[in-house]
Amino acid sequence: MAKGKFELLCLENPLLDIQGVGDEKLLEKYGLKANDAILAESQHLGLYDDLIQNYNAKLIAGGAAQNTARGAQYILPEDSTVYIGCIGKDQYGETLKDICAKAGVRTEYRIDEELPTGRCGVVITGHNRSLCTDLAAANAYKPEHLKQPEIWKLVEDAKFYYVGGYHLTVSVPAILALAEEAASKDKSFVFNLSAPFIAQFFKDQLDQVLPYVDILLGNESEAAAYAESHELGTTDVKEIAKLIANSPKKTEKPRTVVFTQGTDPTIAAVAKGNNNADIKEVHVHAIGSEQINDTNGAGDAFAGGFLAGIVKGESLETSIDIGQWLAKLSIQELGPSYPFPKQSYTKG
Ligand code: 26A
Repeated sequence: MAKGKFELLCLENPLLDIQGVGDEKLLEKYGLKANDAILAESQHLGLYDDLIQNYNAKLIAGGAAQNTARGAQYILPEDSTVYIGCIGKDQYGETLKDICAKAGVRTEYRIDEELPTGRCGVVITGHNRSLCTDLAAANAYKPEHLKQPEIWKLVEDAKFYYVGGYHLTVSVPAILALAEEAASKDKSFVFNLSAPFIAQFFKDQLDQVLPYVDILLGNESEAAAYAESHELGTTDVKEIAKLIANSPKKTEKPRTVVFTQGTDPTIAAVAKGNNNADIKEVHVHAIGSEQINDTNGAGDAFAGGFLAGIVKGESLETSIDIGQWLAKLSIQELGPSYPFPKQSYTKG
């Protein structure tokens, strides 16, 4: 296979996941919901040591879009994916660098001199996962880093941009710099809703970015949070997808919205004008629940497989199916990981 040319450039928050199997007591102690993603506040900061000391937690590479970048590179030819974010000058940062290098992802981190690398506490209970993130250095990403000539050259050379909605809490100007580049040169800008709290509490930031979004990814609870904060007046996932697909856009390219729904079919809406949309449904690759290790990173793996399909020029349905396939592989591993030796895509 010919080498890639770093067609795919991803931006977001590099984190180290501290993942352990927890229980109701642990969730209660820190006021966490079984299946959620939040930003840590002072009362959560004991969680990380608690997980390590009392719940046999493992340290694994995380950060939603970083997981997605590794997932896309798992499928794409060598040298296809670049990942950008901010880490600290510490062992955790070195660990992330090594894991991405092993996965074949080129990283261009901003290294903060003062703050430590960000951490995400992951509490697994059954098939749920509760994510509690202390962004630390990840919150110190600066658009000036992106504008450095050697980094901006990578931006210019890329054809597809992928940004996790989680980055709306960090740097809207950095996101908009990529979005403008995509819009002005007819490239693709792909964005993920990431978590319900983004549409809920970062609505204004999301509304600044959405007009540039060519492909929006999310799950059913993020769709519901978007519908509620934007008063769409419906809870129907297909309707929500259709309305977002048709919401104002900077470029002529019709917007595509893809919502996964756990084991229910994935919904895709492609804007068709007059508030209409082509709706497609794609079934998931079901596996027995005894085969599931944990669901941390399932959505990121979906996005990685999906992006690999889009970068390779596959159809929307095939790209969704590749996403489902990679998610199926990832939930059988510990955390947001992919099996080695590498497996090849088989249609679901
Ligand atoms: C800003 N926040 C809250 C976050 C995250 C995040 N990645 C970026 N920003 N909160 C959790 N994650 C990551 O999501 C992955 C699972 O989808 C975790 O690190 C985890 O690997």
